[in-house]
Formats: sequence, structure tokens, C-alpha cells
Amino acid sequence: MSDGDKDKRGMLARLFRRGEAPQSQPKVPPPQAEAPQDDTPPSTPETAPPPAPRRSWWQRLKEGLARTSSSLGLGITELFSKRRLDAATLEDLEDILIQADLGIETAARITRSIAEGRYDKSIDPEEVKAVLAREVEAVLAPVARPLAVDADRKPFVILMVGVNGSGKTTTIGKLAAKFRAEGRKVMLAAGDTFRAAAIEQLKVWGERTGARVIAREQGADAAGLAFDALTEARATGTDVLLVDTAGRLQNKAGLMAELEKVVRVMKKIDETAPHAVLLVLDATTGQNAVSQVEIFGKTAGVTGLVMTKLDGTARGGILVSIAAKFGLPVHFIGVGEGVDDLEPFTARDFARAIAGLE
Ligand SMILES: Nc1nc2c(ncn2[C@@H]2O[C@H](COP(=O)(O)OP(=O)(O)OP(=O)(O)O)[C@@H](O)[C@H]2O)c(=O)[nH]1
Ligand SMILES: [Mg+2]
Repeated sequence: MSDGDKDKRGMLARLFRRGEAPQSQPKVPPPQAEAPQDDTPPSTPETAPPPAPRRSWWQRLKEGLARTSSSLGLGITELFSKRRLDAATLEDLEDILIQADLGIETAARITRSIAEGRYDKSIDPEEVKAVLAREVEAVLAPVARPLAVDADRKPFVILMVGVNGSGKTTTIGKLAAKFRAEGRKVMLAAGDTFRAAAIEQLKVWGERTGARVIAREQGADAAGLAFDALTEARATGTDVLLVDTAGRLQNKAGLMAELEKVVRVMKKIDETAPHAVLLVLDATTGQNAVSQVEIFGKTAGVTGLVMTKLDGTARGGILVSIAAKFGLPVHFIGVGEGVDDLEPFTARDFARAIAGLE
């Protein structure tokens, strides 16, 4: 380990002791405040109030998707509070839906649904939102499928792929926490061997979640590391092996070939591995996500999607376009950097949240 790395490690340890997030790499958010241990009220008015109870997933989802829902909601309210339903209004509605990245087909479908039986009548914006939620739910329902961890596969190998910064490593940390909470034995493989900080970032998640981390020095062969990790995971009765990979642009052929090698090498040990290949998509990248699904799908055999950073964009509708276009399962969505900000994807909740319904 270089001196620079040692310094970084010391800095990280100090920051976590103080409960602060590091300002630079590695990117690991601070642990969330623990729930209060007892609920006795403070004895004196001077005592600091107990921490606020943890918000439910629905609340976090709604807040996370607030930029999408308020931009859609504002557009819809402005449009329908003034006018009766005519061809021009319908066209404007379709534009609003397309701008929210819902996709041309879904936008047309929603617009048709609104038009039905309501032509030349005034229509309440809330009614429009209800139709929007219903139609979006219909598109999403077939892809909202949980990630089924097959307990007969020991370990069940999950390979995380995606472009730079999409949220792969953070999602691994969040998933590790979930699997650990279910009582599973979890191992993490630091397959992003490009950056020392990436290896450190995964080690921090390993420490935090109680998962063993298999890492090698920076610059080591990622496929070799995956091979070693799978060998050790097998030998130690690990339930789930999560394999991190370096971010790569889908148009860089050399890097995509490296990913194929990681897959090939793992198959030498277990021909059914990896059992899930999750493509992590950053919602803020908008339409580029479409070509990521196409190319990673071809090279890495993507079996399911995770969409992160839905809290950072007004165009969360991109998930709907991708669902309609590819029909790939969407397993999880992320609406924040915290360990709890990732949950299984459910069509109804997502549809209601982006439509701004309660
Ligand atoms: N707001 C928000 N930030 C997120 C979410 N998921 C991940 N992030 C942040 O996005 C940044 C990049 O996340 P990483 O997990 O390091 O991404 P990565 O895909 O591993 O990146 P590379 O290894 O560089 O390719 C970090 O600062 C994360 O905390 C999310 O759902 N919402
Ligand atoms: Mg990473």
C-alpha cells in the first residue's frame, strides 16, 4: 500500500469516527442515525429531543421522486386548470410527458386515455394524475420483479456492471446490508481494480455491513480476482457473492471485452455463474441509459436493472421508457446515498409517486 493510500485510510477512519462523510474519494456516505434505543421522553426541557423516527420507504420514495412529480404535476395543473380538453391541450400534455422522459409510446397511451370520453369537457388536474398513475403502473407492472436469490446456488453470484459513477459500488453496499439483515453470509469482490479509492470504498462497505471483502492491489487483473473470490466463497459456504466492476463506457470495446472475461472466468468454476448480472443505471443520465441497456445487455448478459439517483432528477420517467422498450426486470431503485435508500421496485408505488398522488 502506498503512503498516499495509508493517508487516505487514516483520513477515512477519522472521518467515520466523527460520523462525517469524506469530501473526496472513496465515495461512501455516513451511516444513518441509529433509531433511538428507548422511547422515554426527555426528562428536562434542556435535553436534546430524540432523533426523528426513520421515515417510511413510501415517504422517502415520494421525496426522492419529488423533482419528477413536481415538474410533471406543475405542467399538468397549469395545462388543465385553464382550458377545456381539446386537440391543442392534448398535444401539450403529450409534450409534457415526453419531456419527463416517459417515452413516446407511453406518452401517447396516456394522452389517448385522457381523451377518451372527455373531449371538450373540463377536466380536473387530479383526474389527469390518476390516469397517469394508472397507465404508468400498467407499463411497469410486468418488469417489477424481485431479485430472487436461489439458496441452492452457493454462492449466489451477483455481478454489478454499468458506466462510471452510476452507483454500482454504493448499490453493492446497500444490497450487502439487506442480505446481512436476512442472515446471509455475504462476500464482496473488489473487481474495480483500476482505482485504489474504489477498493477502499468497497472495504468500508464490507466493514460496515460485516461482509468479507476480497481485494487485490490496484492494477491487478479483474478476472483473476473474480476467480479467486468465487473459489473462496465456495470454500467458505458464502451465500451471496457480490462482484464489483470498474465503471466503463458502453462504447469502449476493450473494456467491454474485459467484462466478458470476468464472466467467462467465473464460469470455469461454476458454469451457472454469474446468477444475476445487474446493470446499474443512473437516472440522471436520461436517454443515454437506453444505449447502456442495449450494449451491456449484449456483452454482459444483463439479467436485471437497478436504477439509482432517482432523487437527483426531474426526469425519473426514464425508468418507464426503459421498461416499455426492453421489458427487463427492474429489481431495485435508489433514491439517496444512505444504506436504506434502496428498495425493491414496485410498480404501483413508483407510478403513484411520480404522478404526485398520496
Ligand atoms: N443521490 C443519490 N446518490 C447516489 C445514489 N446511488 C449512488 N449515489 C452516489 O453516486 C456516487 C457514485 O456512486 P458509486 O457507487 O461510487 O458509483 P460507481 O458506479 O461504483 O462508480 P465507479 O466505480 O466510478 O464507476 C456516490 O457519491 C454515491 O453516493 C442514489 O440513489 N441517489
Ligand atoms: Mg465503483
